[in-house]
Amino acid sequence: MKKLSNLITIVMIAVTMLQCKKSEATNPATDNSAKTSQKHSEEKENHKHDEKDDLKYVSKEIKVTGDVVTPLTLTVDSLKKMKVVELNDFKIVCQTGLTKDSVESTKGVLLTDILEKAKIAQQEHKDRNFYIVARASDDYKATFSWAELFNNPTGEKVYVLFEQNGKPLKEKGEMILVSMTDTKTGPRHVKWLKSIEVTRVK
Ligand SMILES: Nc1nc2c(c(=O)[nH]1)N[C@H]1C(S)=C(S)[C@@H](COP(=O)(O)O)O[C@H]1N2
Ligand SMILES: [Mo]
Repeated sequence: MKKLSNLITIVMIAVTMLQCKKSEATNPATDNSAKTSQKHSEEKENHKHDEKDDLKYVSKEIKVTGDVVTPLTLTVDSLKKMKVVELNDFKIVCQTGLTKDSVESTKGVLLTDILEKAKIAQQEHKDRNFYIVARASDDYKATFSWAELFNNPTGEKVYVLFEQNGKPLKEKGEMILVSMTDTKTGPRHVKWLKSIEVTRVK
């Protein structure tokens, strides 16, 4: 009887060990590295920009649309009439870790000031679940949540820029959105910004 129970224990240990091996083979952490490096090389490819294409994407207006009380159409001139902030020493770092640009000085307006002007259509105190998409004319986009902008330090450093090193933005713009406190600033750096879309979560 003791022998039989010993045998059962040994068989159970063996089965458990086999299962561990199997899950290791399909563990996403092991085969992810290949995917990540593939992604990185794809991203490098995506960074190849034709200068002519850049000018084709230039947008002269930003539409503020969606769940807002007052939809807006903004231009560099209308941004200049708002509260303009000058910012210094800012780097655009790609998801890959590559520094794409170093900006000495730039001027812009807080995204929260723009959204306060358009007024998000909050119906009552707890109506706070909105997401805000900053979209470019090449359909590149960055997404923010209401809480991230209005109830978090991140929102104090999200700007729509219109000037760089004393000159108006041209090839990249005329307006760019940046989220300066992001770990990597490249992903939510939106060139050729053409709309800011507010949507209530359904
Ligand atoms: N409209 C638009 N904005 C964009 C991109 C893009 O393809 N289109 N690329 C992003 C990426 S991946 C990075 S790292 C930064 C800087 O990229 P750049 O050096 O190609 O300008 O811009 C971001 N903003
Ligand atoms: Mo990037």
